[in-house]
Amino acid sequence: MSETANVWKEWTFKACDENNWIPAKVPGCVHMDLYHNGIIPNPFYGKNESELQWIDKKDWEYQCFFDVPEELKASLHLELVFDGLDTYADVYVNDRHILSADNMFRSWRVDVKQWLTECDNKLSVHFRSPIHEDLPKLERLGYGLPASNDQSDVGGLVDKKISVFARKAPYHYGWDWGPRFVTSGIWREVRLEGWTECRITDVYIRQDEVTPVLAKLTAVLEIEVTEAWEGSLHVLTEGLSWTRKVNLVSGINHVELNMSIDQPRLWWCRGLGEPDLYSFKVELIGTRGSAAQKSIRTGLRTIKLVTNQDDEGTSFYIELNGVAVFAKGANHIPNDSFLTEVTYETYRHEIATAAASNMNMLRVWGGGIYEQDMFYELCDEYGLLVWQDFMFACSMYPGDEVFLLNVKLEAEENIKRLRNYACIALWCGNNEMDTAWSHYDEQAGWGWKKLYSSEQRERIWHDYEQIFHMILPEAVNRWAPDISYWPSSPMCGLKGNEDQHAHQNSSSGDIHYWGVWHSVEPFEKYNEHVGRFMSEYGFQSFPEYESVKTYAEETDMALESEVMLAHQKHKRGNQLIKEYMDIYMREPKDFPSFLYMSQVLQAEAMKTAIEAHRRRKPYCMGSLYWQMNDCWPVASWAGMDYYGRWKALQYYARRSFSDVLLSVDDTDESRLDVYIISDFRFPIHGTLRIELLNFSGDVIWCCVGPVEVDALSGVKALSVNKEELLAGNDETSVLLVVQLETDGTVIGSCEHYLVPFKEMKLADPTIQITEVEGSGGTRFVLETDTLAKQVRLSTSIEGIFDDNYFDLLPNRPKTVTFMARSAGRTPFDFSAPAQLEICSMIDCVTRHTKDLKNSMA
Ligand code: BMA
Repeated sequence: MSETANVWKEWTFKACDENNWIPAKVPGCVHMDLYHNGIIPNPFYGKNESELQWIDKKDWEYQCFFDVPEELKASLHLELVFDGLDTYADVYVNDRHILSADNMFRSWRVDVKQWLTECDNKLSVHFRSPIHEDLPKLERLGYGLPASNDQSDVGGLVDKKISVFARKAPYHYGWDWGPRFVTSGIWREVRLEGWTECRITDVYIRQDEVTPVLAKLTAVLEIEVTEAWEGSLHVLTEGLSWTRKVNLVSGINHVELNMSIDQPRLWWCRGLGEPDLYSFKVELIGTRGSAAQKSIRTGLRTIKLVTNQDDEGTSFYIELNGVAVFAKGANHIPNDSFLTEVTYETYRHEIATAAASNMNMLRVWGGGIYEQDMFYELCDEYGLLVWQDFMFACSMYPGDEVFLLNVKLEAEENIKRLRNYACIALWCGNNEMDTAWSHYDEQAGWGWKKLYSSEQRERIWHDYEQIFHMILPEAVNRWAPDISYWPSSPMCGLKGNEDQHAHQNSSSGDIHYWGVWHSVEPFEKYNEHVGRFMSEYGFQSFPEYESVKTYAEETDMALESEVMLAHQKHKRGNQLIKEYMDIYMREPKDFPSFLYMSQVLQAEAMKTAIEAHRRRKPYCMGSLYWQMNDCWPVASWAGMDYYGRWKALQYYARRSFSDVLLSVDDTDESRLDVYIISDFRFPIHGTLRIELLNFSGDVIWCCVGPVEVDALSGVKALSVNKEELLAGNDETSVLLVVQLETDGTVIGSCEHYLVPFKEMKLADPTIQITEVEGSGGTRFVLETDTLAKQVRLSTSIEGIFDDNYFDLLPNRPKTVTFMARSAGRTPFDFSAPAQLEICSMIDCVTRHTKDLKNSMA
């Protein structure tokens, strides 16, 4: 039987060139240990990032003492196991060197039994500076490799971009939303494992065939035994069991056991069904009883990427249990610059937020980490599919033998670690490297190729192909054969010619469309650039005032202040927000109003994009905006800030991703097209009501009729001529309200305006808030006398509302519910009372007339 134990007494650490040992936390990292000991200030505050760049230039040492615990003393083998070392580490037990590590994404284990005594063993881990380790590699190569987001200048390295040489989270070296903190540390669990006779080292429940009628599965096991061993293998789940005799030889054995489950409960992503999970217990029983056991949990489903040739190009969608899924979601980045600061609750809040925002997919983007197990456990539980990148992004990487072998082992280990999670939908080689290099198209790409001689180019591309067209697909095919592999996001397809590379009008593969934002194209362009799967597009905003206050003082509260610029990692970011705001919004009256308006601006941009993508279903089958979350408090593309606070975008996304979407296409000069998009697996027979209202709430025009929408499809339900619709009414003070009802219940609704916000003739609303009796201060009815745009509710308690940043219409009371963020059993607590504060757009714009009545409740 194998036993594990966490035996460590107090950990301490120090810089190698110093003498004082200081308390440390393991798992952890140097930066956080320095901070918690009061040696450095809060790295996220003000301009501190630039002051803390010395840390990565030093070597660091961690040490602790330990006794071999009673329960492990009799074990024949005693292994020291590191689930993760960041990054260049030498490990010593009782001053004997036992291990050298060079990849943050791999785990390490060494049998140390022979070096241990019963008490007071010394474990020390020596981290070499990743900077000093990798600078010579750059020297040896003789030329630099592209690494667009590596902020070497912030790190004092001028243009020496060395991130690509380390198998370490790329975003540690800085990104256009992240600071540069190149950490070192024991970042995952370290433990002592003991075993004697036999142990199960890996369990994979391979899903050979899964239908609602039958699941044919194979338990694929790796078992290690000390000596030849005979016994039986048992697998159990929910009252079912399978067994076989096993004859094992000394060393590693591979054993398979076929199983089948009649009428299995399938795992579905959110919106399509329940994310049902099965727990499997695997046990080896010998003459002396149970010899080893392991439990794993998985969901039964078939999942594949479908890339079929069709009239318009090549499809790109995920098929789950035979159903084509329209993927709705966002790109996930690590939740902190210092990974060990991320708690279970942080992950749960993120995943619960994604599910509450009607998403069904997150992309674990290639510039971060292969996430912690709890991330995938939560995705399994909440029914969120995971598009999983390998950790390579926006750079070209070396291709020497040592590096390639390291990548191969990293891939194998991570695929094996993640392959039982039902949520894994796709493995993708890298982020944006195929398009950035654009090997087959001389004019395309990010200009990288031109910096190299033809010989260097061939070598760089050859190295690329080794990793992304050979090592990684072979690894996926070998270790998780049921999961598809896509070499790079975005890409048209593996063609070996210029048709391979994605562009913003590709009709095959996936697209990252950044014309809006990076190229300052208007929001309306989202309607034109719709591909088969939109895996990235985005627009920045600022976090809310409370979040900004954690890094800036009152005196810093100006767009171009040094502190605000230190928390804007995109060079033109603040300027772009300002430029777009000038186009679409009125002038904000002060800095907090500017923050609010930046959020509304971002949310409106993303609404335009998401709805354009969904209206093009099934041509387009995915919409993942950039980005879900933040790794520090910053201006960024995130919908939820570092503190987990929902920006306007999160509420807008919840509405635009809802399973039944009503959306008005206003791209034609003379027409308005009303669409119903349904992600229901059953047809809808309903009544569609379309009304034209003035801002005082009077109905000017109305049309009601029956509609039918097939399962999982979209229809253009109505097309109206704008001129006829307006019939002479002033377009600056009317709106269209669309509602879909089935059996008297409204299952979808939307508002649509005929002019941009700037031109609307808005009056000052008086908003009344009434607490719903018996709700304990958690539910409120809001009423207004004239249209109130983008009503924002806030409260001093952390939490979310079931709707926010919505338009409140006269004569249409709206009930909202507050849900406090909770560390308890559920992510949200429906019983915490809120003190509401409320404002709407008109309160945030500069007024030229001052005859305001106070509209605040
Ligand atoms: C995409 C991402 C990230 C980046 C974002 C915003 O290219 O893959 O690299 O942060 O755009 O620029």
